[in-house]
Amino acid sequence: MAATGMGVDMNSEFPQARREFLKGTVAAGATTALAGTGSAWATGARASAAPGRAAGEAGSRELLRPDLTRALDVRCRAKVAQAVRILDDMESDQHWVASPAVALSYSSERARSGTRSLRFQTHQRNAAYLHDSRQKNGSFTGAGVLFDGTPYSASARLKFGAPQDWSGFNRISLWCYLHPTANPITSLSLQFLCEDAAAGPTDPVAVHYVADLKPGEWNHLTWEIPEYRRDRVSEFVLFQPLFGLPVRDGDDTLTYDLDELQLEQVDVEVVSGWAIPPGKISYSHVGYLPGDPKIALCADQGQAFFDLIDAATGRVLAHWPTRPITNERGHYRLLDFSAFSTPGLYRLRCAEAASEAFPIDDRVWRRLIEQTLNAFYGLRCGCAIAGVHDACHLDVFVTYRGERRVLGGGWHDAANLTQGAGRTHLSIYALLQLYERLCAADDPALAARALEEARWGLDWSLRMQFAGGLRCNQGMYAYYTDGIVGTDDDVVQENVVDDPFQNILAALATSAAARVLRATDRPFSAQLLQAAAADYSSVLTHYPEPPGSAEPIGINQGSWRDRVGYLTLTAVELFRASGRQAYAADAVRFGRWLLDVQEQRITATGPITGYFYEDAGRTRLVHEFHNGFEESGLLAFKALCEVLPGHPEWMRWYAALLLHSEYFCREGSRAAAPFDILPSAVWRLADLDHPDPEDPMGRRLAAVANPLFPTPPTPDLVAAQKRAMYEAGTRLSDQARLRIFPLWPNHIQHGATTVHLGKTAALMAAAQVRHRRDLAELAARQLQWVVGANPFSRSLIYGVGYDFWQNFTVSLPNLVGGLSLGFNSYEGDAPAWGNNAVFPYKEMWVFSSCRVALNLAQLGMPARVKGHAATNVTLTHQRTQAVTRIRPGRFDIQVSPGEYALSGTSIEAALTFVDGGSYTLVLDPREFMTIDLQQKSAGGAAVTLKLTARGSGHHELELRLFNASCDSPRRPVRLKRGVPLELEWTLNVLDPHKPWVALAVPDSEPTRAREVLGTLQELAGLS
Ligand SMILES: [Ca+2]
Repeated sequence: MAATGMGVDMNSEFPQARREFLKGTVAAGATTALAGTGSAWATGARASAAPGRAAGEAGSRELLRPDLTRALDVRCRAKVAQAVRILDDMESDQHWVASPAVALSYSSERARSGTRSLRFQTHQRNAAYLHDSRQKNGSFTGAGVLFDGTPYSASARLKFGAPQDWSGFNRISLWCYLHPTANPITSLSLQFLCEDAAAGPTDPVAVHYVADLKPGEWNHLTWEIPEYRRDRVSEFVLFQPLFGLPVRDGDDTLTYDLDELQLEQVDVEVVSGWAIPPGKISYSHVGYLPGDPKIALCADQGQAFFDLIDAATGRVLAHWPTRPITNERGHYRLLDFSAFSTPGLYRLRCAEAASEAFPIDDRVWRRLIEQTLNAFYGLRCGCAIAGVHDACHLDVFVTYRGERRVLGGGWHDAANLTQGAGRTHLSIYALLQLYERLCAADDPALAARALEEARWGLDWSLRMQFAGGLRCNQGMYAYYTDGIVGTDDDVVQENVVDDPFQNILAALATSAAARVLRATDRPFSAQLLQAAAADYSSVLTHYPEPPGSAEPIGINQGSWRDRVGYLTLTAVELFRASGRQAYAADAVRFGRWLLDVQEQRITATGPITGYFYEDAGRTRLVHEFHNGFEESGLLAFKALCEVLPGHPEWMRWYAALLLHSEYFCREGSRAAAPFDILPSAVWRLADLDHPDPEDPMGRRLAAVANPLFPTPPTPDLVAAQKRAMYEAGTRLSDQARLRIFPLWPNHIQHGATTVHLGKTAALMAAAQVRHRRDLAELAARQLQWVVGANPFSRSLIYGVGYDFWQNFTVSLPNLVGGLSLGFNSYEGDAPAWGNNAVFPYKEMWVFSSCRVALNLAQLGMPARVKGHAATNVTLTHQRTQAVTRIRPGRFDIQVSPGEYALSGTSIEAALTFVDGGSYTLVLDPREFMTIDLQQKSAGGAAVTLKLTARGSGHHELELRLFNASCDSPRRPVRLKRGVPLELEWTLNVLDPHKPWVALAVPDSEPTRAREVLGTLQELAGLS
C-alpha cells in the first residue's frame, strides 16, 4: 500500500521570475477573456485574441445520445462464463502496489460479493503535479498524465509471486463502483504484463481503457483477450489517467471500489481475419440508397437463397439466389439485392445468418452527416459542452513578441485534448465542401450546421495566425485547466513558428472559406482571403524548386507529395476566390511538380500503377500508416480539370486521375475481393530497408518492461515482422507486393481507416471528373465497410449502426459519430478489430471525422443537371426506374446519381450522373448528338479507335490524348438524323510501359466525353 503525496502549498518555492511572468500573462489574459464574450471580429483584419461567438451559439447544443442497446460492449457483458479463475476477490490482502498518486485501502462499505472491496482513490486535479510541471517560462506545461510509469501517474498493480498462465481463459472481468462525482468524464485503464511477450509491429497492445463509467453504481468491466500472449502474466495493472477536472465546481476526488477481479472463459468475438463468422451478415448498417447497388456477404454454408424481410412485420418480401465466391480470402455467399429499391426498413436472412434492421432510403448518408457533425461539436474546445465540460482552455495562451492570444478554440484533436493545426484546417476544408454540397442539395438546415462548425474552426485558425507567415500550429495542452485566467494552471505556449506544410493547410482552409463565403459575408471573406494570401506567400519562399530527396518523416508531418498536392489545390482555391490569374499559373506549375511524383508506368508492379512517391527524387513511395493525405493530389488534379477546362495540360491532369483510379484503386481493390476495399500501398522489397521515422516516445516507454512494451522491440524483430507483412501482401512481382493494410513500423502508431478514407475521397474525385458512376459506387463500398460491411459486421463509428465499440477517449466521453483511426491488422494482410480501446487505432480522432465529412460531401449527393429542352424529355433511373420529366424551356434540376435512360422526341441516350456532379444538356433534336468510342484494333505501337456519332446538326469532336499522338485530333461533323457517322483515328503510343488514354470530347463539353484506355502489353490481373 502507498499513500498519496498531495496538498503542496502553491506559494512556497515559487520563483520570483515565474511570478513576474505569470503576472503579465494574467493582465493580458483578463483583457482577452473579456474580448471573448463580445464581438469576435471587432479588430477588423486583425485576428481576435479569444474564441468568438461568430461561429454560433457555443455550448447551446445537446449532444446526440447513443442507443446503447446496439453497443457490442453491452452484449459482451451479458456473456456467460464457462470457466472462472478468481484473481482477487478482495477478501484477503494481496500484493497490490500503488503509485504515490493513489491511496489504496480495503473497504467494507460495499462489496459485490463477500464483505469488502479494494478502494482506489486519487485526485483528478493533482496540486503537486501542477506545481512541479512547469515550463521554462514558469507557466504550467498543460500536459496530462496519460501513461503509467511517468511521475504522478495514478496506478495500482497486482503483482503475482510467480508468472501465471492465463492461456485457458480469454476474458478479464472486474467490478468497479464509481463513487458519485462532479466529474462527468471517466476512464479507467486495465492492463496486464506478460513476461517475454513481444512488442513488434504486429503484436497487440495489452492495454484497455474503459470509458463512460456510471457513478453511484457497480460497473462491470470486461475485456476479451483472445489475441494476446498470456502464458507468463506477472502483473495486472489499473491505471487512471490524470487530465484535470472538466468542470469548475466540485470535488476532484476520484474513488473506485473494486471487486471480483477474475479470469473467464467465454465465447469471444472474432477479432482478426477475412472470414465472416457463421450467423453474421456483413452489410451496411446505416443502409443503402435506393439507387445504389446493395451487396451483403455471409460465410458460405451452401445456402442457395436469401430473403429480404420487412423489419416491422417480419414478412418475407423477396427471395433471391445467393452467389458463391471462393478466393484466397475465404468462402462467401454474395447477397445481391440491388434490384430492390423501395424505401423502408428491412432485414436480411440467409439460412442461420441474419442482419439487424437497416433502411433503404434517400437519407442514409444524411443521418451519418448529422452524427459526424455531432462528433465535431463534442470535440469543440473553448466553449462549454453540456454534460462534458465547462468553457475550457480559455486560460491557455500563445505568446509571441509580447502579444498573447487565447489558444483554446477549434476542436480537441483526440482523446488527449491537444490540437493540431493541420487536422483543424483539413477539417475546415471538409466541412466547407460539405456545406457547399448541402446547399446545392437544398438542405439548408444541415448546411447551416456544417457552416457553423467550419466557422468554429476558422475562428481558431485566424487567431493563430501571426504576421509574416508565422503561426501557432499546436495546442499542446492535455489537461483541463480551470479555465480561469490568473490561477496556477494557466498555460503559456511560445510555439509560434514558420512551418510551410501547416501554412499550406491553413491557406487551403481560409482560401476555400473566402470563396464559399464571398456571397454571404463579404467582409469576412475579404479577411479570410487576406489571411490565405499571407500564408501562401510565405510558403512560396520555401519552395522555389521541389526538394530532391526525402527523409523519414514523423507521423504528423507531410511528405513532399502531401505538400505539393495541397499547395496545388490551394493555388486553385485562391484563383477561385480572387480571380487572379497568377494563382492559376502557380497551380499549373505546382501541378507539374505533382505529376512528377506519380508513378505512371507499369514496370515491376504488375497491373498496378498511378500511385505516388513522397519526394521529387522518387526515392520513397508514399506509405501512410497513421495520417493519410492521399486525396491531396487527386483533389488538386480534379480542381485543375474544373477551373482550366481548355488548358493545354488538361489531359495530363485527367490521365493522372484516371491512372490512380483505374490502375491503383479499381485494380487494387480486387486484392480484397469480395469486400473490394482500396489497397493502402505498393511495397517494393527494397522499401523494407528504408529507415523508419524516429519514435522517441516509443523508445522512452520501452525502457522498462510494462504492458505496452513487455520487451523492447529489437531491430531484428521489427525487420522480421515487416518482412512477414510484406510477404502477406498480394504479389505483384518477385520484388513487389500490394498491401491492403498499412505495413506498420511499430505496434503503437496504427490506424488503417483514416488512411483508407483519404484514398476513398481521392477515388471519388476521379469518379467525378471521369463521370464514372461505377467508381462512385466503389467509393460508397469503402464507407459501407466502415459502418458494418466488414468481416466482423461491426460498425467502427460510435453510436452508428450495430455492434459499435467504445473508442479510446480518456479525457472525453464517447461521442455519437466519433471515429477512431480504425482498423488494425496483425497477420495475413487481414483486418483486425480488437476488443480493447487503446491509442491510437481505437482513439477517437477529429481527423477521422474530417475524413468521413470529406467523403460525405460527395457520396450519394444529388447531381445538378441544367440546360434547355426543345421537347418533352424523360430521364429514367435505370435501377429505381424513377422518372424525372423535363418540359420544354430552360431547366435546372437535382437528380439522384446513377445511370439514366434519356428519352424524348428524336432523342435517345444513356447518361451517367455521378454523385455531386454538375451537367449541362442541350435537349434539342436539331442539335443533339451521342457518341460511342471503341478500340477497333491494335498492332505494334499503333491503336485504331472508332467513334460512332448519332444525332443531327453541326458539331465538333476532339480527341484528347495521353501517352499517344494522332493526326487531326479535332474534327467538325455534320449529322443527319438516323444516319450514324463513323470516324477513325490511329494512335501512336509513345511510351510502351505507360497506359494510353483517349478521350473523345463533343463540343468542348467534357461531361459528355467518352473514354478509352489500354496498355500495349498484356497485364495479368490480381488474383
Ligand atoms: Ca487557470
